[in-house]
Amino acid sequence: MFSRPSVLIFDVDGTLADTERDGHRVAFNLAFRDHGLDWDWSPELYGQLLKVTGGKERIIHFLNNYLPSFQTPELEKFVAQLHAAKTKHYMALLAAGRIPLRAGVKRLLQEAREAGLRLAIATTTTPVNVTGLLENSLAPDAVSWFEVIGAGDVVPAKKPAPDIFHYVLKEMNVNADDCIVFEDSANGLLAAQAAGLKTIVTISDYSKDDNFDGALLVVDSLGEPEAPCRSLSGVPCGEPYINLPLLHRLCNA
Ligand code: XBP
Ligand code: MG
Repeated sequence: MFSRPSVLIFDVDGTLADTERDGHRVAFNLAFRDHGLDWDWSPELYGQLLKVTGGKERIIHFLNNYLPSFQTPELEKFVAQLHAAKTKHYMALLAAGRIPLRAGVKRLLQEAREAGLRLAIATTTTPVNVTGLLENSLAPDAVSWFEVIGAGDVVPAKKPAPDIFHYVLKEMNVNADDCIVFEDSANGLLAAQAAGLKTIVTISDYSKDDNFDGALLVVDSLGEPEAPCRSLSGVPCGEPYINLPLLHRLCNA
């Protein structure tokens, strides 16, 4: 059996689950309403705002580009409070089971665990959002499946900066060559590539038109035996769905 990859690193939003349109976006709008703001992020507008990673950074980007006349004393504190309210609403959506995992995610994670591969997460989202998704949508003990969960403000710069991937590699004490990353967006791919990491992209509804040049493989999902994945990058999968033999071949090609 090949030794590589020995580590699988997963992005969260758009990769483990389609969390954005019916999750984060809804939570942002509920928080705006709670604060008496008439802001309404439509699915279309949110798709534009998603180019900025990080919820707090996204709110500031929205103000600077769509509401430049908006004034409030202590803007940073205001944004932090608004974002904390949004996170509470998002956690409630997770607890209500409203955000299921994408196809193939649970299957591949279980295959990897059974084969003794190490697992990690590298995400821009807030840490509680990760534990909330894992516990509510994967398994009650799923947080323990991941040796390192690199999330949110644990690093100074968010994707497309490579910081979060450097953090995970350092905490895992592993070389990039021993890993494969799973991402859904151009920002995520750029961040992983900048950290020297091979990346498989599973496109999401918001990222389907992104530029994925340099990805090892671009597919519509990780696939399941009864729902094969479709290669979108011209490189044939060679397998009906993303599985360990394929990852070994890709990593040792
Ligand atoms: C996606 C993001 C996050 C989420 C919102 O993260 O950019 O900011 O959209 O979560 P990734 P927060 O694809 O890297 O998982 O509001 O907690 O930032
Ligand atoms: Mg993502």
